[in-house]
Amino acid sequence: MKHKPDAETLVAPAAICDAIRGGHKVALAGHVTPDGDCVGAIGALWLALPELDITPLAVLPPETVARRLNYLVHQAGLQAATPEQLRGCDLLIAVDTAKEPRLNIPGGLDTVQGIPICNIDHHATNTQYGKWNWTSGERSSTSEMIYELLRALGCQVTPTIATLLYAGIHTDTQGFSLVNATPRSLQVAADLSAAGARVQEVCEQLHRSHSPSEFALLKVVYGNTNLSDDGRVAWSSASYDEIHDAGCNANDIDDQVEIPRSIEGVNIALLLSEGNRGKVRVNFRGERGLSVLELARQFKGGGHHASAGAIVDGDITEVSQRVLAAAHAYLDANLTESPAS
Ligand SMILES: [Mn+2]
Repeated sequence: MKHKPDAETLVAPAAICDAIRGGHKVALAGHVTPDGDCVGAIGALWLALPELDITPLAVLPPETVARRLNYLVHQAGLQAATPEQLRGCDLLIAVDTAKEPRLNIPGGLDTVQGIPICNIDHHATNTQYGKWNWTSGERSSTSEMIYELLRALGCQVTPTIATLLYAGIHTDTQGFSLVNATPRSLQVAADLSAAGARVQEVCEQLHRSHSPSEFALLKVVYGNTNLSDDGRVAWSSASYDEIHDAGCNANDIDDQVEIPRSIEGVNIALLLSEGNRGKVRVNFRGERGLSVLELARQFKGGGHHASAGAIVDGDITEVSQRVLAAAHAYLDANLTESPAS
């Protein structure tokens, strides 16, 4: 049996609630290359905080949001704040962001210099960069934590807020199919469904609404998928030209690593993508209990045990060779059982 979190960590800490209640103009920021959890958490706070007489400002530069996540942006009615507006904030709530430099702030971190940060996140590698920190590697998603936060703050969870938070949990658990689909995350999802979350609509908008260009990119990733001779490592890649020839850009790389991951028996799945020239993003996934966090850290990355990432400078072919060699060495060092049985 896995260890259980302390009862203490099961509710939003009072210090976090007090910090938020003390804010007047509060900026809401997530990480670069925003995902459904990040946008869902920002959207829910954006809708809930006015009830506490707080004016929220969403820090979500539209050019950084993947096309399919616009559904969540529209649900929340999010309007991105300008750098000038941000300078007047008295609190910044950072969600789903493990390290301060990964915050998705227009004009960079200097824009929010001096504004105290309330850091709410579920990444195991969170660096506790806030004045207040509520981090829990036990949580499926930041959206799960925001649900508990809203309840602790006494905010109403409207059907739209429930929809946004459900989308966040659904995204980070890959539709409740991963190790983080805990009894608690399923319970929170059930609560959100009861509160009016539009479950079927979320799934359709996020998973069954590929544009022709997104579908063209999926074909590239399928076509480039390889399996190592021993069957333990599956990987794929998408070069800068392949991504852009498909009509996509860096924002459209999201969970395509699920394609190599879907092969039977693999222990490590990798996706190498070059959304921006010379910058190779590597998504690492560990299967059947194998943590890939230390492997990602070898490339100055981070994330979760089963799901991590890194950005590596260099040519995609050369980076692929280095990452694959490291993955095999890592498996030799960490895997004692035989591969697929
Ligand atoms: Mn997340």
